[in-house]
Amino acid sequence: MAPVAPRSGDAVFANVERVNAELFTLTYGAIVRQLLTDLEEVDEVNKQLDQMGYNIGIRLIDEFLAKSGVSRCVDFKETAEVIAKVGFKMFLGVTASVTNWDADGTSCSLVLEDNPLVDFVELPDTCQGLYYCNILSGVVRGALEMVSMKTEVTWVRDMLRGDDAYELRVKLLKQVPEEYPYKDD
Ligand code: MYR
Repeated sequence: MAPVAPRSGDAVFANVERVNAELFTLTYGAIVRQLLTDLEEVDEVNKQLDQMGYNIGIRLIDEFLAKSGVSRCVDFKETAEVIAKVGFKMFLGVTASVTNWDADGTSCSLVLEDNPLVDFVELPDTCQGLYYCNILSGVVRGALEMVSMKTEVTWVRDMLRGDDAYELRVKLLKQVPEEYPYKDD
């Protein structure tokens, strides 16, 4: 019998990461399925997913700031880039593009070509109004609120609804400096 070649530490680690990501994706799917069973109304499920995401976002920002080493952004444009390139990478394993800025620099889109949350997902016809990834809009809204930015975050495109990408519209509504957690010293 041929000897089994030992796998390098990197290969084992990559495999563990892949399994973790799949487990996360499947667990999220199970949560959405349970909410659909419990709440029956798709609109209620959308709200609940957004609220769950918000609750995660207001906690996750501490871990993000501690691990990323990101400091205060000069403006909302920089913040959007940080979310897309650092935040999404850290928590979702993919990056997003920042596009479609409005004239005053307070609204933009985060476009995901690749979205690990939807691996293995196919929505039945009964779920037409579902924003399956609504947890993400809540996470972004919650995280930004903790760094003084009140935002409105909505889905503009969704591949599960037949669009060609996932597009989150992020609109800065107002800045609330007193909620900012950093100390300037
Ligand atoms: C600043 O204070 O100006 C920096 C603010 C950076 C905010 C970054 C928020 C990260 C949100 C991560 C979302 C992950 C979604 C999967």
